[in-house]
Amino acid sequence: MKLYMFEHCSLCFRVRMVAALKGLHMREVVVLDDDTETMVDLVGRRVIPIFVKDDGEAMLESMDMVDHIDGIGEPMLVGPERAEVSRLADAILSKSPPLTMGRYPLLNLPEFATVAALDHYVVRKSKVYGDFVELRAQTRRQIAELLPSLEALDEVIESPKAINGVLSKDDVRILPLLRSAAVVKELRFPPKVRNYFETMMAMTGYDPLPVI
Ligand SMILES: N[C@@H](CCC(=O)N[C@@H](CS)C(=O)NCC(=O)O)C(=O)O
Repeated sequence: MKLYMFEHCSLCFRVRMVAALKGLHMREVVVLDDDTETMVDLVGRRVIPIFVKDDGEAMLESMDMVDHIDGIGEPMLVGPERAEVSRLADAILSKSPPLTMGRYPLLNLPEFATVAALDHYVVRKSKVYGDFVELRAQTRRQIAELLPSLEALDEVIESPKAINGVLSKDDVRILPLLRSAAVVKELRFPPKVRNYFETMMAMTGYDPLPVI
């Protein structure tokens, strides 16, 4: 199994966390942000994550990758799923990018290991989110807009080891989004969210992303 990924990519972390929690070895290949050629050679277009199965078949949907990995041996994601958690994941996802996109290029991540790759990212994301310095200058407002969703999440966490008490796809929806949001130094997670985030990250064995 091989995953073509960016370190900052939350969809990639869905796949990585499930392989890690299941104790399965998956080769991780970090693609430079400007290396569109590698993606096109693999699947005909620019997209991340790309998962390549042992038989060479490529998969393009992160939740399909999660299902595939969870289906190896005894399934692990057997807990209930809640529509409320899914809604909160959508809410967090809608408020986080202005906080995270302008910070990723400051974290020395491997997908930005060359200046060309770094600038490729900054140019393409600035077209969507605007100037990164101006974006980061709005941090206080952006945090105020995100916090209500994190406070609502705090209310629904049943266990620090599984959002619904038993590991489920809701954990796959939520943990990668918290990993991304946690790059924001000024952002304080509510207590149960913080405990859940730290406990789950320790379970995966991955360090959180750097903070700035
Ligand atoms: N439905 C796909 C979506 C994949 C996706 O949208 N990936 C984005 C975010 S990493 C992407 O490839 N963007 C192009 C880029 O980063 O250049 C999944 O869940 O895996």
